[in-house]
Amino acid sequence: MEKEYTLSIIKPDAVERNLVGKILNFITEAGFKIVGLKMMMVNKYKVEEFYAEHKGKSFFNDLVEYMRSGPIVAVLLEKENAVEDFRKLIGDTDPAKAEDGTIRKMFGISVQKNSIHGSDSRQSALRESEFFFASYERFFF
Ligand code: IDP
Ligand code: MG
Repeated sequence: MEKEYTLSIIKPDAVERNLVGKILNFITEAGFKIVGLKMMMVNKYKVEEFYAEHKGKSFFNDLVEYMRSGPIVAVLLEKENAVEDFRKLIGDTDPAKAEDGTIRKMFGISVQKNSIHGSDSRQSALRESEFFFASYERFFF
């Protein structure tokens, strides 16, 4: 079994509704191990860098405002096949289209306020982990 890593963010809408504990429990029950955890507020420049691939899109400015509207929780997760399995666990970007039992279906409010982020590839996972966590905050065993 090869260990793989993915980066998640519990987004402002979910932190605001006090769902951090519930969501983390759901994630660990699904077999993921928490190997990095941090609550913070990020500034405009930090969010713009994180979502650089979406720069210029119609929803970009609103997305940046939303992601800096309140605290977020960054979570580094370990599991076999972590990236793909976690995307399945969170469901479609649009909570209305997400399958039953997925985090976005259960907790998401709208396409923008969809409660959670998950890396879309191993390469993104590595970039995003280094983006939020220093090496001494990443616990790979
Ligand atoms: P993903 O989070 O499922 O990977 P992306 O297309 O990478 O989806 O978009 C990043 C984030 O931007 C989404 O999770 C959501 O918060 C927001 N977003 C994406 N598309 C839209 C849209 O059409 N309207 C409003 N917000 C959007
Ligand atoms: Mg994405």
